[in-house]
Parts: sequence; C-alpha cells; structure tokens
Amino acid sequence: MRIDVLTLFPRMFEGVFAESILKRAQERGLVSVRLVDIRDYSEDRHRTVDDRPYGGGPGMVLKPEPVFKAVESIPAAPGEVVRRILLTPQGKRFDQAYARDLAAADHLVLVCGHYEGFDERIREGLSLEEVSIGDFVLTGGEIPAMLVVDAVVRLVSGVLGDAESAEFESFSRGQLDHPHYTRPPEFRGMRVPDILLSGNHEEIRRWREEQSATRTLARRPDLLVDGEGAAGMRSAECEMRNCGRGSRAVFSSEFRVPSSELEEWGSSPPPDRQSQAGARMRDPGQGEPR
Ligand code: 9D3
Repeated sequence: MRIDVLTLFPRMFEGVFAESILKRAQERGLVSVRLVDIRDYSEDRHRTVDDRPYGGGPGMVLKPEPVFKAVESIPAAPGEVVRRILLTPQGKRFDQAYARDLAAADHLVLVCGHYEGFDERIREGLSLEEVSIGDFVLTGGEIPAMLVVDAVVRLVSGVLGDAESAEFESFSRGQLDHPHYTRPPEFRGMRVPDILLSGNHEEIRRWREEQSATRTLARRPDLLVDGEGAAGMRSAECEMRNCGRGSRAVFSSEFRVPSSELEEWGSSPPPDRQSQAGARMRDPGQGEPR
C-alpha cells in the first residue's frame, strides 16, 4: 500500500512513522509512506499557503492553489484503487469498519489542514472523502492522519504476525478485550485470577469471553447493538439474568469487574441506553443498521 500524507507539518509524523509496527511495515516493503509538504507547492516567494477569509472573521483559510498542486502532483498507478481523504471535523466518523474499508485500497492520499478551515473549493474540486476521528476539537488534521494510518496499516495483510493477527481481537468482533495478566502470580497483594493458572483451556476461554461481554456491557453498551457484537451480547445477557438485570450485582459475579474500574467508568450504563441495549438484546434482529 502506498500512503501520501499532505501536510504543512511533515516533521510531526517522523517519530510516529519511524517506530514500531509502522516502521516494520515500511522496512518489509508492505507499506510506503511519503510526506508531502504543502508549502513546497505554494506559488509565491513567501511560500504562502493561507489567507484571510472572505467575508471577514478570525483565523486563516488554507488557499486552494497549493493543495490542488500538491494533490495533482501525486501520480496514480494505472488500475490502482486510490482513496483521497481530507481530515476535517465535518467528516464522516472514522471507526474500525472504515479502517477495514480503507485497508482494501492500494493507495491512500491524506490531506491535513491546520487552520480555521480550507477554502471550500478544495473539497469540491478534488472530490475528497471527508473523515473526522471524533467529536473533539484538535489543532489540525495531522494527528487524525497518523491515527488513520496506524489503524489501516495494521490491517494490511502481512503487517501483523499470525499470533497478533487483527481479526482475533475483541474490538474487531465489536467487543472490548478481556483482562490480561503475566507473572508474577501475586503483585502487591493483587492476585492473578486462579482460573488463568489452572491450565483448563476451555474454562479460560469461557472466562475471557464472559469478561469481554461483561466489560462491554458495563463500559460500552453502545457497542452491543447488532452484527458481530451480538454474539457477546447474548453472553452478557446471560450474566445479567444470573445476577439480576440492571443491578450492581451484574458486576459482582464470580468474575466481577474491579470496583476501581466501575468508579472510573460509572457503575452502570445510563438508564435509557441500558434499556435500549436490553430491548435489542431480546431481539437482536431489530437493531438499527449502523
Ligand atoms: C476553532 C475552529 N472551529 C470552529 C468551530 C473549526 C475547526 C477547524 C479546524 C476545528 C478544528 C480544526 C482542526 N481539526 C482538524 O483539522 C481535524 C479534526 C478535529 O479537530 N477533530 C476530530 N477529527 C478531526 S479530523 C481533522
């Protein structure tokens, strides 16, 4: 996969792309990332890339000329699938399904802004997909672009080893991960659950599945809607039946979530969401498609 990142701050990416899995993927030739400095495509000797907004107001607006020239300088190989993406708070929300979709492309072009906004003709004229990474205000599209690259590259085939292979992880199935432990068996009075030391692999698998389901229900009931999350949802529902629906006891089963975590995340889901999740659990087929 080829990835071109267009930015006014190429150096922001250097450390992120030069470490860990992104580094390895590039070394192995599975991914090649190029950083393009939009300023190199400005058309005047001051290397101007922004200007004051027509109609007045604070801040500066990214000019169309350098962005058009930078995007148009990127050659597309014949027959390749290329996705051109503008990182913007107004874009479609990025998620794991979006990452999977992008991982199927041969070539990504990511355009980052770092101002109040872009000249509207950039969206219009370059037919860019618009992507947001969430409902919070950042200073620019650079960190969102890094995040998109990170999420997509690990899905490119061959990037992760078999052992760490992406699709086995809980989040890909629409659930949170189960707890992990390593040695020592007791640390500062906190013990590893006996079941993990038991060597009973069937029991361990069931414990992990239940932990995933219970944690997802407690922390992210919004994930328990339909599709791949529905399997774990049924297992979480069993937990609730055993312990009393909606009571704190849901979390004080044999495999309870530590109370310190309940403090952090809230001891129960908001009532409306919980009943919504409950309604969907009884009839997963009625979940709204997302
Ligand atoms: C203060 C200016 N805002 C007026 C309501 C608009 C605004 C413009 C540019 C807010 C943030 C930014 C910079 N952010 C991004 O470029 C960005 C972003 C984000 O802020 N949040 C989530 N996803 C993204 S993708 C790009």
